[in-house]
Amino acid sequence: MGRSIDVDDPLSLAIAPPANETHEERIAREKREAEARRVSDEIDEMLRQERAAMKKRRPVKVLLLGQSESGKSTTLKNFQLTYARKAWAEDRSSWKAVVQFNLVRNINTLLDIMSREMGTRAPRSDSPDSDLDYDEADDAAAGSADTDMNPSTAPAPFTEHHHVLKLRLGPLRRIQEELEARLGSGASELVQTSSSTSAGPFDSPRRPQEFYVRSNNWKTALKNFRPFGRAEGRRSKDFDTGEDVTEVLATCREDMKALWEDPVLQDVLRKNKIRMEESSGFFLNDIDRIATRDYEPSDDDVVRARLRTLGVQEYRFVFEIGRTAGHEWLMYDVGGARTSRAAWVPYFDDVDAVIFLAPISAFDEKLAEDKRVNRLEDSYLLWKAICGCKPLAKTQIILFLNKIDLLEKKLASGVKVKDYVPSFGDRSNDVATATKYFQQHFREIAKQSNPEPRPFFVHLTTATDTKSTAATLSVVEEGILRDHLRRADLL
Ligand SMILES: Nc1nc2c(ncn2[C@@H]2O[C@H](COP(=O)(O)OP(=O)(O)O)[C@@H](O)[C@H]2O)c(=O)[nH]1
Ligand SMILES: [Mg+2]
Repeated sequence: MGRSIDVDDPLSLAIAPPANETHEERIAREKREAEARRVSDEIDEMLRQERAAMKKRRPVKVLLLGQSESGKSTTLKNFQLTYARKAWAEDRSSWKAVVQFNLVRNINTLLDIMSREMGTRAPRSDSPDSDLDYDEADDAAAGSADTDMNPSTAPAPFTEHHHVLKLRLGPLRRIQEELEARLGSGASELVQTSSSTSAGPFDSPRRPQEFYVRSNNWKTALKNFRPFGRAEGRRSKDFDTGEDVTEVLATCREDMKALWEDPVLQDVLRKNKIRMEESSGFFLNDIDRIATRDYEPSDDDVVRARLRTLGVQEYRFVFEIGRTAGHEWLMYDVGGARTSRAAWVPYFDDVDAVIFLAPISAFDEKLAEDKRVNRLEDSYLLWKAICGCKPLAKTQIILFLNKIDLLEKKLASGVKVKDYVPSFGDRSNDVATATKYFQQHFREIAKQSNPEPRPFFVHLTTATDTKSTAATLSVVEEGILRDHLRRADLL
């Protein structure tokens, strides 16, 4: 087997077989050479595998996007609950303060509504961030649906009993302020800003409305409540606050229940179309359980607790179960208000998947930050901007049409889609027809805006339902993982 030798190449000359090589010598040499090649190939293969493994070990990077109150943080909590139980268990007791805060805010909203109906102004809260200002009480209560109190109806027949309730629940104002101060800005909800901003995340806000915390997660807000209800070392002020809150709530339990169940107040809510059940962090049906001295939040309570997300927050979870057990996931939860969206863009690089949340029940609601804008319309615009975004062109995007439970309730209560979405026309006003219609609209927008063809993945979700969400997440996990591994091999 003659090999051509380049006589000008000293290396070729050096390794060339001797001219007088015998047959046996040639066989032995070729054997040595074959062995050397095998070892070299083996090393190459090991290096290739190592490189691929390193790429695969790269964390799976997922962004949760969507307008404010679409369910991003709730979905993130579901991921943690399902796949990272250890971190979940560590955080759980800290959420107690948020649940208590949500309940106190619900009650104070009711008191505000009652006071207004009684024709007397309630004492305003001193906290600048408080969302208890009169003008906003009804929006906070009704998931931002248009719910101006109707002044033309006869005054509600409140009695001395209601005045007494109001007095006895007075301490809850102070409790709300204390909790707000400890939880920080995440405890206050959005209010309308004068600056008009667009739906897309690509324009710089004229004026930052929120400070951006890149730091790791809700622990920042919750850290003040670590020792809550537990004797850990010396009694700190935080510990006292926690005990105080728990004590006041336990004392007020019966009065809180009496207020929420009061037929006169319920009638006022109904007449003014105020649906407390749809408000953020609704816990009024759980007073018996929460307003006790030994209350500990359940998994569901934590998932339902509402704390507003500020800026972009990074969460690292090592998944404990599922196909990605042992694998690290990096998830980004973002503030969804229009003024916060410019902060998303730096996170678009190198993303494995975007989960986009659209609260489908919000077709009759307005944005908290801009009352002129319909929430569904804002979701469409934002979806269009995300689909059309070049840095995300090759990223898998998964649409969650969320709050299906609220859509069901809303349609059942007689709200007509076509009154808010004229193009819906005379289609049947049921959940299946409405979701199909909205879904088709999202699909069309994606088709027109995607810089290159991309599959359309959609799930109908109720993020507060941990069981059904776990099933959705397992499908989503598999899809994201498949894409992630394909990228690792291709890159
Ligand atoms: N009923 C219902 N409430 C939901 C659902 N998803 C989220 N929420 C509630 O809506 C509020 C806003 O959710 P959150 O996850 O904080 O929204 P984010 O602003 O997008 O992070 C919270 O009070 C949640 O408990 C849902 O599918 N159904
Ligand atoms: Mg959030």
